[in-house]
Amino acid sequence: HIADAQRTDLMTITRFVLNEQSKHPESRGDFTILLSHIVLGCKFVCSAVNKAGLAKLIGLAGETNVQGEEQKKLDVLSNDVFIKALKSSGRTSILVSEEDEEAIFVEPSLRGKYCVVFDPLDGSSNIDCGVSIGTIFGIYMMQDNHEPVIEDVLQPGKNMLAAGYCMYGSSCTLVISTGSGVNGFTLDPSLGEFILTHPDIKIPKKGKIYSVNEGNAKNWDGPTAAYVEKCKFPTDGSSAKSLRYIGSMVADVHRTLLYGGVFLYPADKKSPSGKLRVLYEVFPMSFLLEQAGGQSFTGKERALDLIPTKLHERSPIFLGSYDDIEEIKALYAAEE
Ligand code: AHM
Ligand code: MG
Repeated sequence: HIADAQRTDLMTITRFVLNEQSKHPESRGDFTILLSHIVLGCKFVCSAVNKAGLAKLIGLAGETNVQGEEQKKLDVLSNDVFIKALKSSGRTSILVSEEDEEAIFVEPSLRGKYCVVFDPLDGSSNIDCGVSIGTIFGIYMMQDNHEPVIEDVLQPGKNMLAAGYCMYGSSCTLVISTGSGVNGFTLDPSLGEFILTHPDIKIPKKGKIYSVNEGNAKNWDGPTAAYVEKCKFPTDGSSAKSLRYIGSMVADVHRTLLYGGVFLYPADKKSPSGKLRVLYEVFPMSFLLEQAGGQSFTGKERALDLIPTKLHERSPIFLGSYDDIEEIKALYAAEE
């Protein structure tokens, strides 16, 4: 029976990455090792997030434990976990985390050829009410064996080697691209393994959902306002789009990838560069969207072409189904 055969052919993320890597014999397993350390970080954070609602009872994040030590908040804990996991992989040189002002240069004895940019726990305003949150990451490779410098990570998103996110939701889902399509894995808690559940994700060419914080509408620019108006009151005979907005980028982007439509965090008069960070929010998500057949646009250019000039730079972002983003691009082009 085919369905049974599929059910028992558990494609784990490790086996999957090993397969991919066999196409690049020169990488000698380094990428697989780096990725297995990222996966470990995700599993650890997943288990901490699952217990977060019990924190007050059992003394987890933000509480004082039995030894009288102040327990770490979940976002701080997640950051520490990822930094330790990445350093101990022995495959990284520079780490950039949303939680740390400065880049972390790995000590020489643990250095490797990759640089990782990440947001260890994005959407933290959603933690206390149990709504989905996630980890976002992007991976660059150093070009040669030079002493690591900040320019190694201030690179356009199109230079990323891989990108992904892990969503801590009703299930724990890891979505990743190494530059040849997008694949999604779900953590089987009883096995402790990520199993391929969403092979070769392709975003629908056009979607029926728009996702934006509409509370900022009074400060939007013309094209953003015109686009959202069009979603609600289409004039071309198409039906109006539904609005879905969680306020957790990982969850909003995950839904957009699977169901299609657009996610936008545009510029507004109060924040002319939008809110989301280029290196570890905009780039990884744009990388995934393009790999899934969608597009990502800043209001000026293809998001992955941006050249960041500082670590925590922000950019407006419009990402989603190919045809929907074409419409947004046309509105911005008409304004020029
Ligand atoms: P954070 O890094 O402080 O958690 O903020 C990022 C989050 C994203 O997950 C989400 O897309 C966005 O902020 C929501 O912002 P807003 O509350 O302004 O709609
Ligand atoms: Mg964030």
